Amino acid sequence: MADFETLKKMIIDGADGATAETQKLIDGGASARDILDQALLPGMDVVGAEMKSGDKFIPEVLLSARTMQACLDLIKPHLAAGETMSLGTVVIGTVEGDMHDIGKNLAAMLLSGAGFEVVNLGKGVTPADFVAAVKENKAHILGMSGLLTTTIPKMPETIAALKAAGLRDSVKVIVGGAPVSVEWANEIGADAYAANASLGVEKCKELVS
Ligand code: B1M
Repeated sequence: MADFETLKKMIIDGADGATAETQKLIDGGASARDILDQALLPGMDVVGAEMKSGDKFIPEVLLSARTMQACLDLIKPHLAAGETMSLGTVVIGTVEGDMHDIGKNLAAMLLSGAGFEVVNLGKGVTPADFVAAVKENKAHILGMSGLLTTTIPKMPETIAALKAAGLRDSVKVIVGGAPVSVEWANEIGADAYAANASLGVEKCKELVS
């Protein structure tokens, strides 16, 4: 007999059986919305909290995020017509000249697990490509990651490009990455800074609320 609490725990543990448990819930008549609200999202909330408190490390978080994504893929076709799981669309990428993408991918996975639609542009993304993707996807949030002191100046360049394209008022900007700080975020006119991926999720929820 499948139940929400078991699935929630499987998400927290990144357990292999989570998709089978999700399928059992679907077969038993549970709605996609209930599976999402009573098992998947509360499970990821615990993962985020444990990451923040240092009780979970990055490989464990990645496992939970992958498990969550697989379960989301299963329930998506079962959403009621017109119903969406999305809290909003986030376009995310690592800035131009920068090949570091582990932290950015973690942020993207957690955002997706938390219920955002995520458009992951990859690494080495130019300001023009960020702007085009924000426009094309009608993004609510633009997330930029940068790990090199030499490449983070691409962040204010991208914000300037958003302004030039007339998009700055319609999209919130969040920045992250090891050399990035709240002071830097303020200096360049970003809307938020996140020191880690789980804080990134919290900040993005605040930005769309
Ligand atoms: Co590079 N590298 N690297 N590197 N590398 C660093 C960043 C460095 C600090 C190492 C050092 O010197 N101590 C240093 C940068 C110095 C600086 O500018 N301040 C450095 C350098 C110099 C370089 C090269 C220039 C080396 C060379 O070739 N001479 C070169 C640059 C290549 C390029 O990008 N053009 C280079 C190359 C590489 C590899 C390709 C070998 C590899 C990257 C592989 C990959 O990403 N696919 C690599 C790695 C692995 C590192 C270190 C060791 C680890 C980075 C990492 O993945 N951390 C790094 C040293 C270090 O940080 N200890 C280093 C784990 C990851 C989870 O953390 O990305 O910080 P992080 O993400 C965190 C938060 O920052 C935050 O959330 C995550 C945690 O939850 N976060 C966000 C990140 N983005 C976010 C976005 C958000 C929200 C939160 O919202 C949008």
